[in-house]
Amino acid sequence: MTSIPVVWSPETRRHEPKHEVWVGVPTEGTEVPARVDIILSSLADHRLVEAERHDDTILHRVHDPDFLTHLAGVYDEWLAGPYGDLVGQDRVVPYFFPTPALTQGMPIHRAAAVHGRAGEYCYDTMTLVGPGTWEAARAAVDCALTAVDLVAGGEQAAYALCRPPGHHVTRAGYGGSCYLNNAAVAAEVLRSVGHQRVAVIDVDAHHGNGTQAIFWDRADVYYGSLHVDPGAGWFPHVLGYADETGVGTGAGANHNLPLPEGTEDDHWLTAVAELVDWTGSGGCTAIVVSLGVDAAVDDPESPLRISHDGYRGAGALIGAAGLPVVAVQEGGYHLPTLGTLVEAFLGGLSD
Ligand code: SP5
Ligand code: ZN
Repeated sequence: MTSIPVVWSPETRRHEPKHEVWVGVPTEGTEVPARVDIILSSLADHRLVEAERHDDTILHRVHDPDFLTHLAGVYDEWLAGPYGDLVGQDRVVPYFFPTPALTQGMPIHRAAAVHGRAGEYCYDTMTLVGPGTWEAARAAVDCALTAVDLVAGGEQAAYALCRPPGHHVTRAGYGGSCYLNNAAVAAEVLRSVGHQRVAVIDVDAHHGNGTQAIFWDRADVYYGSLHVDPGAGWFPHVLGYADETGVGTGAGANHNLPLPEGTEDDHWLTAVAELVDWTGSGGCTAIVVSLGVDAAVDDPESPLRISHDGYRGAGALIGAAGLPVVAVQEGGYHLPTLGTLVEAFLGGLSD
């Protein structure tokens, strides 16, 4: 078994979400810095590579420049406001969302108050911005970019220990514990190093609505996802259905496989195999894996019931395609098994 290089950055520990405000209640954060060290310790047999700083060229191709400016600066603006002293809130938490329900297509002014602007690029209340959030998210992008460098340099596969995760981030909107779309960045840079068509295969328990949105009208990046059925009540609620297949030149380049609650290895692996076949017959020459391990049986955030052998099997199916693979960490919240699940997937991939 060859070992897969593991790209990481100490900066990714700097994001401490503290809370997720869910249905109005501040609950304990699930996407915690300890995830980094737990995964690292399970991958001790692999070669560790520290992420190299990359410029913003690819990031600006994936995300809206105004969105990036907002995310990079909003914590300092919040800190300069009275929120800490007034209500004891030291994280950026939106309470007001200028959605079409409010604007009805009318032109709107930029909110003067930071708390009026916090929801401008954010679509939920679970994704708090604190000190170090931007730095960690930006370092996660560097992890993804460095992993692509390794693959472009001849490695068959590389793993990016991205944290915070990214697949819920659209071109100009963050949410779902994600701030910058690491997988989309990886796909975009694989395109720029000569792959005419790139596949993103998303095995996170949740639908990667952000990645789907970014490549919705494009045929040069295929997006395929298996996830717990949003129709059964799960995040991201309004996206992730099987009838979402892309538009324009991207028509047919999006493939969702929503799965019932309680889905186990057999059915899940059949779905993984279907996505691998789909991207292969579409002519993709490189694969980005959005590697969420929250589909695992013990994970508190999803009702899927995938085992370590399931994740190993998914790695094997994707590896058998024989294409260069960049695996990017997404979700996975059961701390006792998080690391060994990633290890199992990478083991299957390299066999
Ligand atoms: C990347 C990723 O896996 N994001 C997950 C986003 C879905 N989160 C939904 C959270 C629903 C409420 N969970 C309660 C958590 C209590 N702390
Ligand atoms: Zn997830």
